[in-house]
Amino acid sequence: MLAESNSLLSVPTGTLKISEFPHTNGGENCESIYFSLVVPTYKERDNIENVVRILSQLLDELMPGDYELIVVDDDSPDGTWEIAQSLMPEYPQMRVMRRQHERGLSSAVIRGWQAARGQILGVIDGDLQHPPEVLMQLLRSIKEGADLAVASRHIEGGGVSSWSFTRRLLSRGAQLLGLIILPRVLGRVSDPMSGYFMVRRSCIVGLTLYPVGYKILLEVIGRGNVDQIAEVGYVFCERKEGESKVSWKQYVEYIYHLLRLRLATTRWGRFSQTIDFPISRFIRFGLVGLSGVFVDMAVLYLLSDPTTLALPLTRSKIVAGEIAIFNNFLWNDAWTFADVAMRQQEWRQRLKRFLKFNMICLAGLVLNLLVLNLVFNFIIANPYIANLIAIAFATIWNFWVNLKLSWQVTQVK
Ligand SMILES: Nc1nc2c(ncn2[C@@H]2O[C@H](COP(=O)(O)OP(=O)(O)O)[C@@H](O)[C@H]2O)c(=O)[nH]1
Ligand SMILES: [Mg+2]
Repeated sequence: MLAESNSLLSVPTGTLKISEFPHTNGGENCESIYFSLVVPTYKERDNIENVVRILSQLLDELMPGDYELIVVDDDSPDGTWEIAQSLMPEYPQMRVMRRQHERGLSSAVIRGWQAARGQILGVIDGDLQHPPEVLMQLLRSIKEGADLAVASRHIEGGGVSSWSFTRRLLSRGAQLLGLIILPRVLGRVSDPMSGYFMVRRSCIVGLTLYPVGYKILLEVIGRGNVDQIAEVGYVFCERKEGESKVSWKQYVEYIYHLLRLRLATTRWGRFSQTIDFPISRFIRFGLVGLSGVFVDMAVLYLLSDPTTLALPLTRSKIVAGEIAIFNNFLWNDAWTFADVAMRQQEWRQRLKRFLKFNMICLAGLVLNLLVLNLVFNFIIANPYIANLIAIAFATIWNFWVNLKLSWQVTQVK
C-alpha cells in the first residue's frame, strides 16, 4: 500500500530541480517504484473521478503496486483536489498535491515529479483528451530502451479530432516558429507541443528546469540528457466535461519560453547549467545594480550640489547610498527574485529580506574598499582598474550571499 491515509502531499519548494531521491513527505515510505504518472488539474471536477478510475484500472493490470498516480491541483475553486482526496481510500496508488502558492501547468508537473518515487516519470492531462490506452505503448517503448516516449498527433495513427482550421493553423504556426528559433530541440520530435509523454528520471536528474506556460516537453528535450526518443501516434480527443484553459497568454509564454531555452542552449547557458550558476539571475542583479548607480548619483546631486540643497557631502552620500540600496531591493524583489518573493509575501518577510539585503550590501561596501586597497597597493597601481576589480568582487559577493540568505532559492524542507 502506498498511501495509508488520505493526507495530502506536501508541496516541494525551492528551485524546480529533480533529485535522485524524491522530496520526502514527513515519515512517508520513500522506496523507489517503477512508474509515476502526474495528472495536472485545474477545474476538472467533472473529469477527475473518471480519469483516476480509468488510469488506475489500466495501471493495476500492467504493474500492480509498482506505480503511483500523482494529482497536482492548483487549488481549483471547483474543489477538484478535494474530490481527488476523497477518492484516495479507494485508489491507494493515488497521491494528491494541492498547490496554493504557485500556479501553472508546467511547474505543477515538475512539482509532481519532485514528489514522485518512480524511475520513469510521466504526464497526462486530467480531462481525458489523452487516450489512456496509449500509456501501454509508451511504456513498451521505454522498456525497449527509449529515454523519452512521446505521444504524437503528427505521426501515423495520430491526429486531432475536430479542430477548427484556425486552431490547426495556430498550432502548426507555433511549431514552425519553434523550429526556426530552436531547431535542435523541436526538430527531434514530430509533436513538440505534446503534453503526453514519459521520461527516465535519470535523464533529468540533477537539472533545474525553468518552464514557462504549457510546453514542458520542450524543457525536457532542451535541458535533459535525452538520447533515444520514441513516438507513438494518438488522436487528441474532444473534451466532454469542463473547458480548456488555453488563452492568448499561452502563446506569449510559448515565445518567451523558446527564447529562454535558446539562450540556455548556447555554450554559456550550458556552462551555467553545468556549474549550477544562475547566470540570467546574475545578469538581472547586475542591471538592477546599475540602476542603483543612477539613483545614487541623482540623489547625491539633489542633496549636495551647491545649486540645489548644498548639504555636506558625507551626509548626502549616506542618504543617497541608502536610497540606492532601497531602489535595488525593490527591483530585485520584484524582478530578479520574483519567483521566490512571490512565495513569501507577508510584510514581515519582506522587511526581513530588506534588512538582510541592507546588511549584505554594507558588508559588500567594506569588501569593495578592502579589495580596492589590496589591488591598488600590490597588483595594479591604477585606481580605476583597481576599483573595477573591487566592484566586480563586491557584486559577486552581494549576489551570492543575497541569493543564499535573503532570497533563499535552495530547497527548504
Ligand atoms: N495544476 C494545473 N493544471 C492545469 C493548469 N492549466 C491547465 N491544467 C491542466 O492541464 C491539462 C491540460 O489543460 P487544458 O486546458 O485542457 O489544455 P488543452 O487540452 O491544450 O486545451 C488539464 O488537465 C488541465 O486541468 C494549471 O495552471 N495548473
Ligand atoms: Mg485539454
